[in-house]
Amino acid sequence: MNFINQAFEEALLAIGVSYPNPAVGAIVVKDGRIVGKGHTQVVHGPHAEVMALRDAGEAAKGATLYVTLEPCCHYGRTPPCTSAIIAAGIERVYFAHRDPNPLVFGKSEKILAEAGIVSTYVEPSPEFSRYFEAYDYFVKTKSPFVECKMAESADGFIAREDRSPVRITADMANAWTAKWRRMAEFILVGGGTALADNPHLTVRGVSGNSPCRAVFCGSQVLPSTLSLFDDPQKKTLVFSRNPQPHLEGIAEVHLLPSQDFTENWKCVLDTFASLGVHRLAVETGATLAQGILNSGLWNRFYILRSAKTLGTGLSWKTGKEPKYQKIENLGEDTLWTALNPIP
Ligand code: AOF
Ligand code: ZN
Repeated sequence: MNFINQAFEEALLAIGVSYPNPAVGAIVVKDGRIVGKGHTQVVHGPHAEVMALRDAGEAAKGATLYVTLEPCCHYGRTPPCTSAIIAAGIERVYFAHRDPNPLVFGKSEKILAEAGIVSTYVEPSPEFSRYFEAYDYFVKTKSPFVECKMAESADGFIAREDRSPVRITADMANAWTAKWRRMAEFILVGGGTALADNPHLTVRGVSGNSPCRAVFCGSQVLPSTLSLFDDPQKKTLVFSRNPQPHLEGIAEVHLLPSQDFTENWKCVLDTFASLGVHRLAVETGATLAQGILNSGLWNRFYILRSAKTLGTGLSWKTGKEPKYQKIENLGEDTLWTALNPIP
């Protein structure tokens, strides 16, 4: 793996931890060897570069820094990373993305150049470069980038009629799902899915963090024993039309104001926006998929379509369907992608 992608591996550890700050990773390389690494800490904490430089210590002198985002050059909640880079004696900087923050955009190259440090853009893998589309979108719109995903059988069913467990997609699609989940700060399911499948929504089999979890209920009441509530360190958000007092202490319940799906969905997105969540992953069932598609308030819609048929089951196609622009093979399954051309 090249060094910038290794810096992204570090950045993965900040996703779901550093927001509203972007999740950034940095590595310090000397004589072809990694001598320091770090990622963005919780807000008010040090940035990725500072963590990596601290980790490298004296070895940073004369070394090269690979960082996934252009280093900051302003006093925010923390001092400028450009100053830390110069003070540490770094000779060369490679970065994978310009920071859309107007306080930073394009400025650090000049500041580093004045100190005799050349900094150059370097391209990461397509999977990793996708990370910043959500950050850029958030900086521009102050809203989370909403990605929905669902799996359906070759004959268009998403579950058995009685909701009993059934595996729709195969191994490659499941690995894709894990990599998709690790790029989002939050993952959300509908109350129906939470009750029927009791999902964990964790990242398994690949590096990176599991996203924080959220449930969008209609009038459903969720038992406190659900797997979604198994991490007291990271309280699951529950959006609900009922107060659900039995969840106090294990979840954060947000009351939904309306009978109307779109009104409620706006309220959910406003909550994530105010938390500084850049990417929201939504694993939709039929109700949530239709509600979100009707609201128009989504950015990307993925369907994992299995080669297998179920013969009979639950269908989600009762209204609007997204227009798919791309179809890719994922082993025996296919991935269908639709982008919503909203701002
Ligand atoms: C970096 N490295 O790891 C991150 C950066 O208020 P502060 O001081 O924490 O600065 C936040 C801003 O810094 C944030 O809005 C974004 O422009 C940039 N994030 N920059 O050099 C990092 N997370
Ligand atoms: Zn910084």
